[in-house]
Amino acid sequence: MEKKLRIAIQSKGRLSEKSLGIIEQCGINFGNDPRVLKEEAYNFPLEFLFVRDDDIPGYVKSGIADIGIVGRNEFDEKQIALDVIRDLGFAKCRLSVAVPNSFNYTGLKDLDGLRIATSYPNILDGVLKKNGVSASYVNVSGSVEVTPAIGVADAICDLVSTGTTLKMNGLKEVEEIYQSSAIMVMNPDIESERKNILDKLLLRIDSVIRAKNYKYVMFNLPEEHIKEAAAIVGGMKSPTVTKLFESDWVSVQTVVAEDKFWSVFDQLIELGAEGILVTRIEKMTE
Ligand code: PRT
Ligand code: ZN
Repeated sequence: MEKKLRIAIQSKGRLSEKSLGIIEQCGINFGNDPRVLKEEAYNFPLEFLFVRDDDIPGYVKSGIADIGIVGRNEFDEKQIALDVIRDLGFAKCRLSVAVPNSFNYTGLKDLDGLRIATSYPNILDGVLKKNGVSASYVNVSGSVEVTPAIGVADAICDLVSTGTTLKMNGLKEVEEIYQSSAIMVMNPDIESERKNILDKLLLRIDSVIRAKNYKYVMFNLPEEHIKEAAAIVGGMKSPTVTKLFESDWVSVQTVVAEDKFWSVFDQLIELGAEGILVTRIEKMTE
């Protein structure tokens, strides 16, 4: 029987949709019934295992799954030896220390001797030890932010994305100690047949990730400015330039990195570019 690559994905939560989204964008189709534990792709040798995110590093380590998608926070906290093979860039958040608004915080040393509630004692302990701070940890798996109000802890260390939860609970974020996003982990002892399938999958994933980081840009420009425009846009190689019919204008097509896009846009406008058209790229090889 043909071997399949087995991937562990969070069944329900902040990682689920985007994890499956990336696989879907790789052209892999599957049924998506949240009640089932296992699912097989129709058109790629891939088998899904839908589980709680906390269990993903363990399942990959024990070989129940070959790879998994999990928050870097969860992976580092569990301290299970796996290979981190991709940073997928979504589910970005930070792990921060927060204290009640009335707390006069001046630095990490203020935490010395305090009780800190967290679901991430290992990551926190690493940071505090490095800074010569010793605190006691109150291990909680949820609703960390209510612990100071009910007198269980003096401070908390929890994941933050918008900061709304902290504000709603009368807490202020005073120290960012760690940054996280979704990563793909692999069992270092993955079978070679399954590793071959993984390599094919990674080729697709990389082209999806690369495409997300770029925009396809087209614009019209007076021909005399083409050298300056080429210097601004950079692009993969050089931009494609097409002469417009009966004019001294050209049409330019190129690829621009997402994070540079607005600065490129402003400079092109200054150069006299018109009709700037920007589109999403679905897939992109190197
Ligand atoms: O049931 P299961 O165990 O699978 O899920 P879970 O409840 O443990 O995890 P889930 O789905 O909440 O989060 C999964 C992963 O998403 C985490 O491990 C992080 O890697 C990532 N992630 C990204 C976050 C957040 N952003 C986030 N904001 N995980 C949790 N939060 C929580 C945080 O704990 C706090 O309660 O959201 C609240 C803060 O949000 P803001 O926007 O108010 O700051
Ligand atoms: Zn969890």
